[in-house]
Amino acid sequence: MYGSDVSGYQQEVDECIGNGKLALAVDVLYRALWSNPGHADLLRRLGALCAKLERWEEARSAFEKLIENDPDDPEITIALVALSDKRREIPSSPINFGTDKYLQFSVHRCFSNGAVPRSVLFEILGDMLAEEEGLALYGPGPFLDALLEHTPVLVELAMAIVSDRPETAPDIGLPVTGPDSLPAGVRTVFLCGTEMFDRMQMFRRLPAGVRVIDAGLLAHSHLAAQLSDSWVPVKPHAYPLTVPDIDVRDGLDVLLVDCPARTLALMPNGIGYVANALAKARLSVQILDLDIIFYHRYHMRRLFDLGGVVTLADGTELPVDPWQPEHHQLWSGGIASQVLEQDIDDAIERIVLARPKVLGLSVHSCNRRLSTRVAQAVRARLPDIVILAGGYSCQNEAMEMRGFPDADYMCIGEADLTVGPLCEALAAGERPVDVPGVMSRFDTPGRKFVPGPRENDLDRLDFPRYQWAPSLDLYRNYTGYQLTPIIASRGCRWSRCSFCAERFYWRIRSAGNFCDELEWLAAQGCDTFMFNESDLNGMPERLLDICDEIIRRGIKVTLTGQLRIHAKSDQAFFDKLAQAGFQALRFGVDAFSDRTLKLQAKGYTMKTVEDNLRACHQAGISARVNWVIGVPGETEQDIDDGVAFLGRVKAYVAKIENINQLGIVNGSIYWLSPEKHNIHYRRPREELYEEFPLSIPTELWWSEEPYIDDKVRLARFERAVIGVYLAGVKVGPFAAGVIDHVLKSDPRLAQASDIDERISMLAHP
Ligand code: B12
Ligand SMILES: C[S@@+](CC[C@H](N)C(=O)[O-])C[C@H]1O[C@@H](n2cnc3c(N)ncnc32)[C@H](O)[C@@H]1O
Ligand code: SF4
Repeated sequence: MYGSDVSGYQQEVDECIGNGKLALAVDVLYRALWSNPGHADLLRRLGALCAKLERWEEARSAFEKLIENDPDDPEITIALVALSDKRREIPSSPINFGTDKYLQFSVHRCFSNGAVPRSVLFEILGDMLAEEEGLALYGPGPFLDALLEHTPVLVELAMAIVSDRPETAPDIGLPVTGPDSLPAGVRTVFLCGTEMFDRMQMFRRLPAGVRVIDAGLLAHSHLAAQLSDSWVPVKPHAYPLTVPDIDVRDGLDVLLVDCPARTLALMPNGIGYVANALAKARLSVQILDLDIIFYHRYHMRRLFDLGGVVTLADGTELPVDPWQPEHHQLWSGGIASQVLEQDIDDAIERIVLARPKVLGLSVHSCNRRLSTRVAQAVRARLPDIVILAGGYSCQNEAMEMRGFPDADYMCIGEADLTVGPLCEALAAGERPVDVPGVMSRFDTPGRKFVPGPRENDLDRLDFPRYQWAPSLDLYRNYTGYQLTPIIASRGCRWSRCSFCAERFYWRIRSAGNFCDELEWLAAQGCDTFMFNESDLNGMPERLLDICDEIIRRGIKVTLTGQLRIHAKSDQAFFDKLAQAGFQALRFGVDAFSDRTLKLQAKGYTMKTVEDNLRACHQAGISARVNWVIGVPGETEQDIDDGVAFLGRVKAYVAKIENINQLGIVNGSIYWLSPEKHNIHYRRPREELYEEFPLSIPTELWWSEEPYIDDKVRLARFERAVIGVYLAGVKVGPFAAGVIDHVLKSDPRLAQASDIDERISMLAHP
């Protein structure tokens, strides 16, 4: 951008550093060096910044370039000595950071793209390795077998095979050792494998003093010129990152597992609370967050092995990050088995070998299939194991155990006070029955469920510290971005909206207790937070107390959350929220005419909606809204009124985040008393509730006065979606997906050659 004008870049670097964005500063320096190769001051800054960020190989390479020009520079010599025992990357396959101008040699691609026959690759690699003294080969498996087949002499030259499970390694005539007990004399370890994630994990298990190499060596061989297709472009990313191994300890009372996919690589907040409850019990417990491990494995594979895109066997290209919330249906639809097949089998194997007494699974709609597969596979081999379920799919007693029928026991809703005593009993071999807050297949038939004790004073619950993670950096996404979930309140104080299932008993923490957690997380490096709750302003005064306390303590953070439209939310209210760090708020406005607001029992009027949105916008906070379409009693006019309103206030509305057709969901007022709302089912209600315990498929119900069935709902929904689109209201990724779908699915529109033509057809039908 600035070409050879280094000062422009330097200023940008200073700004990034001033804002604490060190990784971004590194990117700017790389850009500057692109136009000014070898510039000493840029290299010096790059080396220092990379060292600070523990990007050792990059720091080393910057300092080495400097020392080439001035071999006697004492400062650089000292910096290089300080780096000599630091390691983070495999030197033969260093991971590139920075802009997409950078290329990465992909061992996986080299061995799979056929540019050079595999036999030749193995032969050349074998020849290179035969030159090494004190060599050990890490990782028995097909790669090692092929290597030895093409260079059998390595069996004589190598000193050992390194294996994570030496007891299961095949005997090929070489001693087998674990990575932490290399025989004396081993100087170099070769990593047998093509996937970057696996090699990085192996690399980390080895002691610091040993030299580690991998098939990235081929990039430096005489084959290099023929391997141009093995280089993949690398966009900015967060790797390498320390990701835990899937190790399960022996002798566990409880193993608590979270299967993918939890949205956005978030910290599993609920599991954090369960872990705290279990820590108080006299039990041996391990938390295994498979979601985050698989998240990073997936993205490392995508970035370094597959060139940035993951394609399914049927040719479907997956979105860049399937963990984004708008892709939740990919997971409920079962993509996990397609993209994580081998990884899941490995995890199941580890669990089975460790034989925990209780396997706890946190289940929600996006991981139910995978959790089922894990539960069934583990039980098939460990018939005595107790499967305990909890989590989002186990919130509702009316669903009984249908949210996860493979469970032996299920904690219904919040488990902070129930899970500890339950697991103590289970680990002692007891099979308690009819426990309050818990359902089980051992319960007395016909038992009437009794809710369990629930903590009324949330301050009494320790906040999650995610102690199983090597650091909270584990919960960064593949670009390094981190959104931290935090909870001030639980439940919903209003709890009256007719469509909603989030009508749980409401409580909120004190400002001091909440800020203790916020401060602790900020000290771990978290700076962007999302309130994981339904009704953040259930008690507006308390939210203001929280904001005051954040301001008083000087906690510098960015905050976002969802809250109700509220008559008490005036300009001063939003100004205070902005001062505390709120940058975006999502309002479940959900209806955009006074009539539909009443039908939905939202408890406010359009005047308050407009006042809230304006005040929020004027406070400098991005205001986002949701819309639910198709509630019983709604008319065509309500849709037009909604579109007109949103068009009129579009200056205040940053975007429509969600736009949904009404679903009849278990736990909502519509579900509980459909007859009072003119809702009719196409099959007997009991039969439907049994077959669809979560929500009723749209084609199986309609409402009267006026008549609205699935077709009417869909038509209204599409009209509203296209209406707001044409009115120039911005939309979030969820709503954008819907608009895209509507535009593509209308055969008339599909024939239009471009989007502008489609819009004009819609505007002038
Ligand atoms: C914040 C929130 C979100 C956030 C963050 C989600 C996240 N991954 O953390 C966002 C906006 C991203 C989101 C997205 C979605 N959400 Co949401 N979300 C919520 C909300 C409002 C709060 C959740 C929360 O943090 N609760 C507080 C913590 C402490 O509770 P908890 O995690 O449930 O944990 C407790 C218990 O469940 C239990 N527990 C948890 N795990 C385990 C494990 C064991 C073994 C045991 C014994 C107990 C146990 O003990 C914990 C401590 O008491 C709830 C509604 C609500 N008020 O609860 C809906 C809710 C969880 N979401 C729901 C849904 C449907 C979704 C989406 C699928 C929506 C969509 N269409 O896109 C997506 C995808 C979810 C996903 N893959 O993660 C449903 C879940 C229904 C289901 N059967 O899965 C809920 C219940 C809302 C509803 N409609 O009823 N959501
Ligand atoms: C539960 S609310 C939380 C928002 C906040 N409590 C409020 O009312 O402003 C989250 C959003 O999920 C959507 N939603 C919840 N239940 C739904 C249902 N049964 N059908 C369609 N959308 C639903 C609504 O758009 C709602 O605003
Ligand atoms: S829509 Fe929001 S306010 Fe209404 S009941 Fe649900 S969570 Fe509460």
